[in-house]
Amino acid sequence: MKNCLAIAALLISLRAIAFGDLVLSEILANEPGSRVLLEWIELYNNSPLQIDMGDYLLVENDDTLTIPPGSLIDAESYAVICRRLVPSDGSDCYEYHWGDSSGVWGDSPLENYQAYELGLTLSNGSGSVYLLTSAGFGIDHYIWNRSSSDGRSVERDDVADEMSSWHECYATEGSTPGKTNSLKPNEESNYFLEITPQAASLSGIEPAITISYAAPTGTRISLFVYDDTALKRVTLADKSDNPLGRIIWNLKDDNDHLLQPGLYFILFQAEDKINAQKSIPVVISP
Ligand SMILES: [Ca+2]
Ligand SMILES: [Ca+2]
Repeated sequence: MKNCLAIAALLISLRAIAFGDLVLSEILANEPGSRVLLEWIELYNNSPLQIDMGDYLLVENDDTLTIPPGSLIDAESYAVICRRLVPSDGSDCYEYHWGDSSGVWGDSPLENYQAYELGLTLSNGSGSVYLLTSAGFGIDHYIWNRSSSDGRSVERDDVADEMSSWHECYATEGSTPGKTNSLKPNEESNYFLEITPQAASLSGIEPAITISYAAPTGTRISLFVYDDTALKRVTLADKSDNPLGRIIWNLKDDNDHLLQPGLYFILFQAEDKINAQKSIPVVISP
């Protein structure tokens, strides 16, 4: 009975990460130059209806940020949540950098999308952002453990695909706030990744999850496992220069202990020849 309850709880956890109408689309954590106050998160509304983002929460590392009610995002549109939208006592701000520098948001064709201010503090080198409903159900997330290039954002490949990879922005401007994300420049960016099964039981004989991957020659591969508090628990590959691999992970952490039942995320990163990353949820049951 106890096991049944635990499995039910895990299934609820898995359902809780169901993709929503509102998704994370792009994140700028590494601000251009030595600037501060320019961090932002872009969201996309996949639905045919306007959404009030005040019905959602953002959890950034350990901080839960309440989005003010009335922060609207139009149907099938982008919106930006930034640290400082317009200048305060002459300070640097989002509008100076991505708008027309009038000091007011919404008075220029450059500013034809919704933008709101929220107390973000995104660290360059590592961090996580989770998007939750107001009831606390997680619907999207992005985890990073290395800096993007100076002033360059990370973007979701496809805002309509829950399993979409993310990549460093390809656009020469370094980011695409309020606009469609940049596309991969060529077919060479493609890679293969398969994780099976995505739900494994510790009670099985030699429980394991197999991760197979392939990327173009010259790509370095990293594979990490994070728990649902964004803590790194397992390093399966760290900048490996073998772009073709198959890893049978025995569900043990870096100290050779079996992980507890729960929800985990396998983070795949490809660097150098191509730059891409993808996070796939897996469930370990008793
Ligand atoms: Ca303006
Ligand atoms: Ca964008």
